[in-house]
Amino acid sequence: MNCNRRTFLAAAFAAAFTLNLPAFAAKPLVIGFSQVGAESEWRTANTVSIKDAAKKEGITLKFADAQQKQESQVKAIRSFIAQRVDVIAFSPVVESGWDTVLREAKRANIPVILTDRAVNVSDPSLYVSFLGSDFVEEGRRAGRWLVERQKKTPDAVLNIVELQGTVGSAPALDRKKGFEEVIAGNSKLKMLRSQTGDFTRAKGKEVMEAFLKAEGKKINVLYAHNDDMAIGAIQAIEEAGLKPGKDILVISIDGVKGAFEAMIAGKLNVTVECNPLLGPQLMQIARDVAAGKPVPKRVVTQESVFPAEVAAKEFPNRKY
Ligand code: GYE
Repeated sequence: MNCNRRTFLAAAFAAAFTLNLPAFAAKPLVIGFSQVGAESEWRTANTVSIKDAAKKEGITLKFADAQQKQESQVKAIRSFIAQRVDVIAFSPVVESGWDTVLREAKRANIPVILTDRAVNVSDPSLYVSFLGSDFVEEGRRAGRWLVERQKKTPDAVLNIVELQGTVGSAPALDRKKGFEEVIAGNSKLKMLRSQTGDFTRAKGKEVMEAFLKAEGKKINVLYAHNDDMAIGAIQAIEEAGLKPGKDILVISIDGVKGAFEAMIAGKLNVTVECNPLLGPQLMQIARDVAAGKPVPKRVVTQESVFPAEVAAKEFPNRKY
């Protein structure tokens, strides 16, 4: 841009500000967001939070649902690049395989914000910020609850089955890791079986049925990487003539309303909170990035643990 043109534009902007001309009003920020899918209550709440926050902030949100497919997310990100959005945000379904498309975004000078789930990339400058929970810690919290619970029956060995989240996803890898870390070396806690239920109720139920068929009454504990799989599994346990929450202790993660209802009904023993309400923070980071302000590389959400004993009291306060 030559000097004259720049002076002209500066003058025009100044005039627009003083006269408040609509033609020069600030353009709304455009964010392209690629969501994992709609696999769980958590995800639904996350989507609502992001859409509501964008609306409230006057931000234009281009929203794409990937139905839990990485190829769809890559396509969505490429289309956001082609549309020249201001900021790209996404919740990566799995951790690996993002280098190429993120390099394309970087070359196009479009900042990328990760929400909820992490990526595994060789160059950390491929994203500007990662907003989400500490999944390893969530796994540890689930494990610690069980270690404490086992102390109530000091002589008993508790056999555990695990329903993992989506294969290769950050929460599945990390929740497994954190839990294992805490129960490692504890001779009273034994992992019998571990398999993916893809974070859905239907798969949670299906895999729990298979676990019950193979192990029957040997199973003392179910650790599910999310509430939806636990809720599906609870149904399988009941259909097998057993009492979830009593015959089989049920531990899960997320803290959605469905989990509180299950706890109040005595069918779920504890849920480790994972907060999906990331919309407002995401919009703030996107605004700051677009304005050239420095943003934190990592923002960890604050969460707690809710055992069944506090479920009825906490239920009215739950927002998702
Ligand atoms: O726990 C699960 C969802 O990535 C934290 O994805 C999220 C997980 C959440 O499907 O319910």
